[in-house]
Amino acid sequence: TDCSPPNAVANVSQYACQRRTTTENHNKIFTDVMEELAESSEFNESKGPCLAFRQAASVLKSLPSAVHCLEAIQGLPCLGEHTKAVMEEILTFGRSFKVEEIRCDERYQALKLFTSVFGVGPKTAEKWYRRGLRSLKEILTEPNIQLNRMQRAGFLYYSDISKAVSKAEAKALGCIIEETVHWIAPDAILALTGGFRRGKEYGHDVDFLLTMPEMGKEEGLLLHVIDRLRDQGILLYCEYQGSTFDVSKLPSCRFEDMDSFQKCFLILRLEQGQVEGERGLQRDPGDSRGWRAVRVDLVAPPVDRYAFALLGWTGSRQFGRDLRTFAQKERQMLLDNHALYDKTKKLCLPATTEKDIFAHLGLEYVEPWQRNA
Ligand code: 8DG
Ligand code: MN
Ligand code: MN
Repeated sequence: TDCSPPNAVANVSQYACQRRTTTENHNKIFTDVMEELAESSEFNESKGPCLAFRQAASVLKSLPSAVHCLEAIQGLPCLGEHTKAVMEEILTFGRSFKVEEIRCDERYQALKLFTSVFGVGPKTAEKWYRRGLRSLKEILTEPNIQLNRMQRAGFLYYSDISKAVSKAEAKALGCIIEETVHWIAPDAILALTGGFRRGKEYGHDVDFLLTMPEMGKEEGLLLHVIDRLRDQGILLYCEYQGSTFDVSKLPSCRFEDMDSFQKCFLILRLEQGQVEGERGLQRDPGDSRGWRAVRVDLVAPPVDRYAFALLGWTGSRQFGRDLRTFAQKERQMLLDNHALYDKTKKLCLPATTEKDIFAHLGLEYVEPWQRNA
């Protein structure tokens, strides 16, 4: 095979926002391993290695073809010695012994299992692990464990919400949300965000952004939508967070994706009959209840922040992280889901579209389906 680096490789940027990454990943055998190593580092609170593995995976995802030898990755950014050693193992033996060791690790297995429950983060998972708990059944039968409301819903709907959501299911939910929102406010603006906006076939939830064309009119909107979903009998769980948005605050320079807009994390009941392609389909008789639970996120920023919120919520997480790093390091600007601040000019740069934000940053526009970094 030809091991000379392809021409394109010479120009790969260290920033995901300067790369185009579709859902077509030619290097999945490497990136799956890197992502497992990143997750394992996260459980060990090794932030540096975690970020390094995530960045390496992201660079490999952007390549136009599969890597067949180490020479082919020469000159690529973000690939450290550690990553290269893992890749060499995979190229030589077809597997990584290091990751296989981790997969067998009792602590890794338990933390991965516990964090797969909606509402359970690494801290709670660690606490349960330290108490000697190893299975979900043990959590549910241990008398001294207090689950919060979100975690109770997470366990109640565990089998449904740990199943991937298909594009057809996301579309069906989009119709339900659209009908509900427009019944309340005919001029409301609704957009699909998250992984499905990036063209993914499957997701862990469905994300939507909504706003009103007139500033301030979005204020009570989300609570109305929630009420209406409840009236329709499809609201299985709702965690609502009111807005804490402060116009006078500068964009945060911390890399967290939490924002201060009003939002809700929902579990909705989706009738299989409403899903395209599932209508009248012969289903597995063991799965014949005719509906499933699906996780849905809704966020409602004021309209003048719509473009920033859309950019942030479309992701991917790695793409968003690199946009913010790029803004800071290369442009002396601060970017988050609310605003873009130019530190040199000492002013906030307004934007009505995502294209405006890329232009302010002096970046070529990257389409949503090219942001799967
Ligand atoms: P998936 O659901 O298909 O697994 O992938 P995803 O759609 O890319 O991930 P996600 O967890 O649904 O998050 C979508 C984007 O939203 C992601 O780039 C992170 C971003 N995000 C924010 N703010 C917040 C927030 O406050 N909570 C959550 N959960 N996500 C947020 O920008
Ligand atoms: Mn999502
Ligand atoms: Mn989400």
